[in-house]
Amino acid sequence: MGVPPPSGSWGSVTVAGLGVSGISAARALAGLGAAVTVVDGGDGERQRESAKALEQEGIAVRLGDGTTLPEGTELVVTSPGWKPDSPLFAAAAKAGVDVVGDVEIAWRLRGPDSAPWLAVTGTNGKTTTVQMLASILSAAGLRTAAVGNIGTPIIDVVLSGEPYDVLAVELSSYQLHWAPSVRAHSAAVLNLAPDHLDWHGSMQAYAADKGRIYEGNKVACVYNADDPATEELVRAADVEEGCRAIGFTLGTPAPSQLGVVEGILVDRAFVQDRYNSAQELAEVSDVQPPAPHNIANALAAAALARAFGVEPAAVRDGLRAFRPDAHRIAHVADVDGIAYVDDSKATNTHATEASLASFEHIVWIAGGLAKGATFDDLVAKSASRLRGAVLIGADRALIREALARHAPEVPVVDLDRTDTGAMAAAVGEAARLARPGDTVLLAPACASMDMFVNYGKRGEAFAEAVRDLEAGTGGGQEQAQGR
Ligand code: UMA
Repeated sequence: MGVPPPSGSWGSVTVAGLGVSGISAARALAGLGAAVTVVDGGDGERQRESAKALEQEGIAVRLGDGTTLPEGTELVVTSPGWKPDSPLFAAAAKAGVDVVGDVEIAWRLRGPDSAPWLAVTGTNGKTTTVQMLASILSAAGLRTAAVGNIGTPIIDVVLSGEPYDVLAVELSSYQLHWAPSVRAHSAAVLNLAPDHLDWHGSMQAYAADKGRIYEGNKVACVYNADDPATEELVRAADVEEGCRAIGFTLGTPAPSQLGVVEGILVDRAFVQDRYNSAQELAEVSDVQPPAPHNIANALAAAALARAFGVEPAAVRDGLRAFRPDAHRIAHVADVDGIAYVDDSKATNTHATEASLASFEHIVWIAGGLAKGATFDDLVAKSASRLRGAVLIGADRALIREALARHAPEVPVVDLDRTDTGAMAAAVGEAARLARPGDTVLLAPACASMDMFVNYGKRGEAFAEAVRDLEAGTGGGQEQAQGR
């Protein structure tokens, strides 16, 4: 059952989705001799362009119909974004055809000498952690790459022929759902909070998919000792004999944990005598930015690297060399004594909570696609820091209602526009609400796709609006409705 070995006949494979992972899977499978058809529900300019390129390589593409299973399909390889209840998969189940993801294919295509995987998941921080991990592994002189949900399709790397020593793999809950046989050398779940519930159907289903990352781990299951739900996932996992549970904490570490003591990141897990000694790894100031959630990311990356045998000095050097992504609590500019900070990457309430906790007086720009989230908890916890709020995007009413319930005294501007100038208007409104010493923070708690191509574009629009404000040319306020 399932996917035949690379040397075997692949038969007819349907690839669901003509995005980053679908294109990679289609090319790889066609290269291995499969008869590939790619299907995509969309039929836009982007899909047509990609379709043209694949068709020239002999790969069939069907656009505008993501529900009908092509005749003769023997295996469906799905892109991560496709929901498990998609009609295409119901048709596959009816026809007795397996559905797996591109990560599963990558795993099954590995040769006996393929690089082991150090895998990372979690609601927030996984991209940063994987980048930190890759930086540490490189500092140790290991040949590595940061792959997976971060944007580099893992099939491409596995088939590249490059002699990697180890891969730093970011896995989303979607990818884990479709990758039942992946067995990492070691893996980490950074944190667990409600996200993507519309995709998974429930918090339990979401947690179960995240927990799959620990299945069959060989050396270490790294969990967040400050987030007990992650430790529960370790307990539920079936791992290889001798695999250890390693915690990380922002407090003083117990034996078998990494943690922080007087501004130093220390290891009490991978040391000779963990009951009586600790190994210094790096200073808190070696981590950029040294915000609490980011120290936790650094500890998780360090734990995975140490599980792979990396020396303490390389952990320090790798963390020092690491520079955070744009749009992750990035300071854009100070204008008239007000700081403007871009955390467009905060696409859910959990990330936004960490963001709002990083500043004292905030004018908060939020809104977009809520993905089934509720905002009461977030607003209740952050209300005392809010000078004001400016709401944008499709689901802004949900945040407005939470503000009315838990922070009725906070002034709110509700921006009813989605055109390209909407972010400039939002920044202008925020500037009017802010006082010197405050921070205007773009931390939307929502996905961006109702107004922007992705969170990166949303952050760029914010930064551009701030620069216009600085130059004295920004701040449109048409159609804003104050409360
Ligand atoms: N499509 C359909 N029907 C559907 C769903 C999608 O036809 O029901 C089509 C779309 O029209 C589109 C294609 O499928 O053409 C897109 O597939 P996809 O959404 O799986 O996206 P990819 O371009 O293949 O990118 C995916 C990841 N996207 C998602 O998980 C939504 C990328 O993560 C990842 O970088 C890439 O594979 C390489 O591994 C992005 C992401 O947002 C960054 N991830 C989520 C997150 O981090 O929160 C999980």
